[in-house]
Amino acid sequence: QDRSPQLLQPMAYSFTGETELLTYTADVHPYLIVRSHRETSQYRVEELQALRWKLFSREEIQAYQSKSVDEMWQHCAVRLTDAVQYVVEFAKHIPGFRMLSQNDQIALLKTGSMEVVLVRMSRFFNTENNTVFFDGKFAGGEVFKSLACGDLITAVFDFAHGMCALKLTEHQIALFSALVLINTDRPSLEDRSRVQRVQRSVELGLTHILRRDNQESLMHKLYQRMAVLRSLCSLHMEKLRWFSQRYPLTAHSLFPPLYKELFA
Ligand code: CLR
Repeated sequence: QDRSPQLLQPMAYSFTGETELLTYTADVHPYLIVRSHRETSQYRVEELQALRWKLFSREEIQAYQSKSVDEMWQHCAVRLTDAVQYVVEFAKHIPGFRMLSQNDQIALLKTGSMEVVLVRMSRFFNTENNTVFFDGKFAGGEVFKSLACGDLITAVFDFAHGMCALKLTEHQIALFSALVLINTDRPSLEDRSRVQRVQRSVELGLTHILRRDNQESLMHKLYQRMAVLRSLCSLHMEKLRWFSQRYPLTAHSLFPPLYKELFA
């Protein structure tokens, strides 16, 4: 049954990996997750580091601020959907995830993909001036003013700030992203015990990596971050409902199909 034409649709992107790794029997070997993260993360950390000087000018900021509410929402929805698409690719390249039924893959992505986007946001965030890489330059919260959801923007920026403070390595971010995604607390899972097995192995992988890095105390902090992610995503859904009520036409006909499918 094809319940989700958008979500599991292949992307114009090819995965170039070392095939010898396919001989591993462990379906969620940490290295596979790290590799999947690396290949789907759009920008490398060093690249982002090098782009930090690119800030929006006063005029550019004003141009964003003078967009209408629905224009800016549509613009951001397109950007977010693009980011979600990469998270879908990340998930699909984790063998343990691909093993799950299509229904369960979709259920996990529906609730988890936005959370992973927010985890990934910390890589795109500069704590020195509280800006995020958006539309090719670094943007402060004021750029998003015309969305008319300042509380969400503040909360999302605070979250990114807090994530950055943990100073996670790319390996740690990869495993944490997988853990956020592959989670048995999500609604409408068919085969919870199978998801649980995969979740356990991801947890094991993360524990292993943290032990190797001598940072076992991070585990507790990461679980705390997961709770914050939940609340951010429900705030996002709340804002989306508010927006769709006020601008039903934009929400219905101008939002990307995947955005609607995931969040509507
Ligand atoms: C997250 C990491 C991705 C690249 C990426 C793309 C779009 C960005 C997103 C990151 C972070 C959050 C972001 C988003 C576009 C709009 C959104 C800046 C950097 C802000 C928070 C506005 C949300 C508005 C919704 C309510 C529509 O790999």
